[in-house]
Amino acid sequence: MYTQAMDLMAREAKPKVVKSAEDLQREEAFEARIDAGDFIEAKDWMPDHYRKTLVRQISQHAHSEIVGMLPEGNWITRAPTLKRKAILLAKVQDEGGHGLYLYAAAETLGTSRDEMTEALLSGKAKYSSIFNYPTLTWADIGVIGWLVDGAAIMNQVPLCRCSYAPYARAMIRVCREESFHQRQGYESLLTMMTHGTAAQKAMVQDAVNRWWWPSLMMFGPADKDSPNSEQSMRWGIKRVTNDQLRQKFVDATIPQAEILGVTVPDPALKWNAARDSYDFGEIDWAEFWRVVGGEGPCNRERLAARNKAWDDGAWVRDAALAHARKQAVKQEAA
Ligand code: BYC
Repeated sequence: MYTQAMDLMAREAKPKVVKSAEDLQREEAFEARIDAGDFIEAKDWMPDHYRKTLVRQISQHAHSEIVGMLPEGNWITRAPTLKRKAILLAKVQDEGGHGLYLYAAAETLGTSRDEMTEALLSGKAKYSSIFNYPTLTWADIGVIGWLVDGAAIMNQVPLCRCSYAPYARAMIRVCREESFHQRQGYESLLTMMTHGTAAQKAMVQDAVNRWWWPSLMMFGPADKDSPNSEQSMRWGIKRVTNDQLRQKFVDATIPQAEILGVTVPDPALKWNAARDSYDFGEIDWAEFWRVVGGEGPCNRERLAARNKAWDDGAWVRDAALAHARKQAVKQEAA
């Protein structure tokens, strides 16, 4: 089956690991540092599971950035004005840059770029479900900026305080750029909603209808169904839970929707004065897991595009290696 994540190995019974007294001591010291709010650097001792969790999350995040370039890249040649085209080009380039910072952060944990690339291209690795939906109209580009980047910022600002320092440092720059991405999307939608024709306004509403629920899915499964959250919260990798972030996102976004003059496709959405928050409807988790499992509308297309880019780039890698070899020979001779 063609799937993003067949992680059956993890579910198999693992052999019991016996820890030495020295390891137990190191683990205790590590936990004490985490409890004290210390940041962990690449050269510091860390438990295996902490390292693996970080490699998993950071590499998935990097893949999401790289795959995230595809739905938007689809509109670069069709942007309606030169200004919009320049903004979109800059944004898509930023996403590529984010992928690179994140791959570099993951490499500090001892994994190689080649391993991560192989996992993405073979379909073994996960990346965010959101990028498996198609961008059908120009309004989708504005809505991605507003909702998808908005959700990304909500999720990523707490990661600037992640206990693993190289990831936290990368996230500071990523978040600054995401903030521009979110604002350009909102501004583009505001322009369409205030100066656009009735057809353009309808196009924005249609895009919101299609992207709303997938955006809420970006935060991951409900806390009760999130196998990684508890440990990641305890280690300060995640600082806020999936459900808490999703709620914050809804609360921040609905007033923006009202200013735009669009509605979200959720009949259950209702202000709850007692909670000082919006109540909202149930996410279609069956759809979420289908998309995560490789059966979303564009999963195959996205992986095929990444594989094609890798194959098409073979001559660049070959040329760079040949150049490096030549330089090494020259240096040796000098
Ligand atoms: N899509 O135990 P859980 C961007 C997986 S980039 C696919 O809650 P965790 C942008 C999860 O990996 C957006 N899979 O996991 C880029 C886990 O599977 P494994 C990406 C998902 O890690 C370009 C399983 O479900 N952002 O915004 O504690 C242009 C159980 O979940 C999803 C990041 O990567 C999903 N939506 O929490 C524009 C941020 N959700 O690994 C925008 C960093 C969950 O056990 N990552 N899964 O097989 C995180 O904050 C966390 O990893 C998550 C999930 C909140 C995503």
